[in-house]
Amino acid sequence: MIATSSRPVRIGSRKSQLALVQTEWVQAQLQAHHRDRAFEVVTMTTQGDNILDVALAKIGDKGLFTKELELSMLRGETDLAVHSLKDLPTKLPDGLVLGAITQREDPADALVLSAKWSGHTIETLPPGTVIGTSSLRRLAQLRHSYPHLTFKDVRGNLNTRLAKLDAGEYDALILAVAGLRRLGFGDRISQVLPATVSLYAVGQGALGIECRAEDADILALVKTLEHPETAARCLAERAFLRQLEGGCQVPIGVHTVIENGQLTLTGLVASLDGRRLVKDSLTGDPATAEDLGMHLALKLRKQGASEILEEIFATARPEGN
Ligand code: DPM
Repeated sequence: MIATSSRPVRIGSRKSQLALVQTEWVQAQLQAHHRDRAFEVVTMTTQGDNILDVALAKIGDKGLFTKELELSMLRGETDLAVHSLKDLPTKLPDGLVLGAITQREDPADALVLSAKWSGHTIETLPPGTVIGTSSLRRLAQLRHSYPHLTFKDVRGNLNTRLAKLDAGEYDALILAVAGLRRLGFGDRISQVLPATVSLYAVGQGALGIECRAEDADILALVKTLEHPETAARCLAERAFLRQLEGGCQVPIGVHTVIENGQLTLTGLVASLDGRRLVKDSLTGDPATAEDLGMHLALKLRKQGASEILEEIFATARPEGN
């Protein structure tokens, strides 16, 4: 073993409880793999943390939760950043790369019911039941299958949202299984929503580690945390989203599996009212995951996804996006 006197590796993180749990997990993994190095966490506040009262879809700006972390790396103040992969834009700033994608938690969405609806599922909730979500993806898919339910925006971190549910502001919330489990709220999950009800967000449940493209030392360190199967799935999902994206949040969902060495990607684009929904799948070699994602996006465009997206971008623009 080579003795090294190199300075500590600085890991950038948001300050939220979920971000810190995720970053500390990455820090522990890195430490276990590289005993001769020191790793320290540097926390910072992002734009998204400061705007907690506005619906995410209305802010629409990409990189809301990642920009400050990226600038800090570009200035050389930190060496890597840990993100929920689904919050990381599909196009990274010049000079930065996705160094590793870690093993995924269950990527599915979860239904969290208030106590008074205990025993119910999304299928059995009566008309007018108030569901809290700010995700256009969740909204469009649930409106499609359950038009009798009522949807209401909810922002804030996980604890705040659960407190609002418990205070009676909502009958139920839709949240990512991964975030709930990581914060120890797994027992609040009433139902894990199957793919037939909700396709998950691109990258949901995985962590993305971003670093400087030229920093061979850090790149080699973080690569030890890469989970190849998760990486292939998420690269296909991100290529799919990159091909479709315009510049604001859109109702796009995915589902991926690797079976018998083959990667199957299912993708969906829905209108905001949930009335129109274009969905299809493609199977291919995980080694060409990004091609698969791009081809599926083009396939959906031919089936009507382009019209749906144009409509969404046209309505989003007057709001400043
Ligand atoms: C993004 C969305 C949401 C987050 C949109 C979406 C949920 C917004 C909301 C891009 N980022 O999913 O369609 O419900 O108001 C976020 C969560 C996690 C990462 C929380 C959640 C934890 C799960 C993970 C917020 N980002 O989705 O419940 O690691 O994937």
